[in-house]
Amino acid sequence: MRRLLLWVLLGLAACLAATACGTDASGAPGAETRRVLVDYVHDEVASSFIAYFPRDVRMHPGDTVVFQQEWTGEPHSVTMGRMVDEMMGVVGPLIEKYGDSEEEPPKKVMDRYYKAMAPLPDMISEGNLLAVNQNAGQPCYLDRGGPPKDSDTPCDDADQVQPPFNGRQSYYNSGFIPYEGPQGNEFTVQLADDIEPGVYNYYCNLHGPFQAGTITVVGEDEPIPSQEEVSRQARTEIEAMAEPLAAAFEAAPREGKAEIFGTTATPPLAGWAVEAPGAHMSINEFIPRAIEVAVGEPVAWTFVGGHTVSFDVPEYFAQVIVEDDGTVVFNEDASRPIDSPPLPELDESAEGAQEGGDEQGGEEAQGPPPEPPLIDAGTWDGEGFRSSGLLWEGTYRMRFATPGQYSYACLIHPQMVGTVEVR
Ligand SMILES: [Cu+2]
Repeated sequence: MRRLLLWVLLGLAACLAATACGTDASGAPGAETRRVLVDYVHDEVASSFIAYFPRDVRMHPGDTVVFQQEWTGEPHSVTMGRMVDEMMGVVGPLIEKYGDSEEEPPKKVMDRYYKAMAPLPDMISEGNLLAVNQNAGQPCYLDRGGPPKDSDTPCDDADQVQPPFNGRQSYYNSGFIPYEGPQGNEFTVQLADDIEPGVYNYYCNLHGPFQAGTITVVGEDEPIPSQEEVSRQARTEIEAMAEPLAAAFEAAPREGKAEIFGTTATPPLAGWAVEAPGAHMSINEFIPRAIEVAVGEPVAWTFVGGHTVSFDVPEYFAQVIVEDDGTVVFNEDASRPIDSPPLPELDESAEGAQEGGDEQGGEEAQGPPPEPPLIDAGTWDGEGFRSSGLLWEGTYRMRFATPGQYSYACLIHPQMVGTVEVR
């Protein structure tokens, strides 16, 4: 399940302390509201948690679930409906069995996985990581049938109006949850009064079914946990994920070199990862956070995951935006090089070779993996917006012409910042 791992690396992250997500007064008398966190912002290690917290929430018919996302730069969706229940019915047990394993699952298992996933479009296609598929990135609520097969075609306007969730809809997709400030991103699901008790699955259609959760609807006579209990459960699950995250950050090399995912990384690093199967997190840090160099001395960052090295950055802008007509797009200013050399194309055949997948076939799959790119951005005079562009791997090298203290940032991950002191 390498390609899921890829998404974690592409990763982005953020939500506040679960206890801060308070209880809301709700509309209907007797109806309750519970908050589920999407992603999480760790206060010590800038990172992404590719998960929902807590993973399950118990509700009554007529209640409301608010999915609250703190922005780490990572786009997410909440995608549910009978198609998702069917998919998770197949994929859930496979993830349970193979998700934490070091070994590539047997081909038969992968075939079942892809077959179950096939009816559900992804927000981003594997072939072009900067193109948003409109049939998955825009909202869509259908009583029957699936969203358009054509990735450029969103659901009709009428199908983008969100009804209560009744458990019988075939497809019920938030689409990209828009950026509305660091803690403003919410997706609210009103449960219909006539929803049947049962377990309803949802997942993120960008990160795939490794980022999934459930709403369990119980009868009115059964109790449900208070918001305080829900928040406590969220906190417990966050802490379980945060432990290996903190350990990996601690263990990341500050000097020398280290191996990660079979390649050699030499600090300073732009990004790091938790190298454990089933670890659905990325570390969005420059490591070390502060570096010192002499004038004219090269600094070369090794990239681990999708990040940028950017100086003199403008005010933060989200990497994914919703245009006036509803089209969801990557903001090119986040991804393109600025005052910096062009980037190599993301090599798809290389991905295939790394996955050991035979669907690519051909000689590339047999050969050694291609060298990660080295981008030499020359000497920077210390003024004006400069950005490496979005790099997933390889090295970005530059020199500084003038002594001073320079702050820099990743344009994808707002918590990812560092300094270069030039002597
Ligand atoms: Cu980043």
